[in-house]
Amino acid sequence: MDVITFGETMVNFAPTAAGPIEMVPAFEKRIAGSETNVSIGLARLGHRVAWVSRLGDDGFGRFIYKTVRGEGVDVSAVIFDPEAPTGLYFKEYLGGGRTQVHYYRRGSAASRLRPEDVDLARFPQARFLFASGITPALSASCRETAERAVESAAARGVTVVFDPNMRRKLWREEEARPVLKRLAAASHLVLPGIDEGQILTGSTDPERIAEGLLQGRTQAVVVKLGPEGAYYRTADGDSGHVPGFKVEQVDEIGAGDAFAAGLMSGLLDGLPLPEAVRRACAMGALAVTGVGDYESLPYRRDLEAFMAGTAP
Ligand code: KDG
Repeated sequence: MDVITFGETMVNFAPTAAGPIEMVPAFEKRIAGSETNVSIGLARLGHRVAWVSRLGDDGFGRFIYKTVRGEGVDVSAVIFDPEAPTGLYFKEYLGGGRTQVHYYRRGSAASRLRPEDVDLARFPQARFLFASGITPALSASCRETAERAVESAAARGVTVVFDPNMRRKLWREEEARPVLKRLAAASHLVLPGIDEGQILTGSTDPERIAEGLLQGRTQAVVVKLGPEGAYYRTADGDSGHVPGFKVEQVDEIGAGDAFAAGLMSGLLDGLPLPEAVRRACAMGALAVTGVGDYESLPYRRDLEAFMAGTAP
């Protein structure tokens, strides 16, 4: 394995039309979860990636399992939990590419994830562990799982990539801040957006955010700036702005996950950080061009053509 991820994936019910949820006639069944979005992004680019989680022992769980496995992601450590259901989430399209989410996930199987479920010894060749700030918001055992996985990866020499992924529908800022700060400082690479940067450092300025997060184990911070690209800074003092790619936004959700996949893909391919960030920006841009959290993620040839400006 190149990369290990862990966290909740839900069945995503995506409306077939834009507008208030009470007026929408039907929903399509898809899957969504930050860590499977990242995993699928990496797998489509040809990397070896494993996703660890709990699913309900139900049809929704089997649907997620088969979809993720079908994308070429290793699901051998996924547990089917007979005592809790698979989480669900409904989207509402507000127009202009903006989306609102409605969760039905409290008490889900994935919220029962516990530290021993994420056993890194199963994947001795992993180079990266991807952790998201969603997992610690799900339950006390999920919080412990995230903290233990990050520590155990660092102890094994695995590079930890952390996306704070603040989800206001899951927890309040005051509760999230100390937990996310701890996980950020325990990770080697931190990927905040401006909003998360503000929660963690009090600033909305990318340079200040990056400076503020270069603490503890953190070697590099890459601040995501949406269509404007990204700003990076390393503990060695390198920094720079990488411009974004212009696309028409259809569904904004999943861009950050695609960004993380692009960044790790670039680093796995041995690219220097600024070039890996450019790949991350391209992935983030492509992710928002279609409906669904992962569906528009590119295969390697498509990504290369998009970055070279030769895509059809
Ligand atoms: O980053 C996209 C995710 O937020 C989405 O796929 C659903 O994992 C999800 C969550 O918890 O919000």
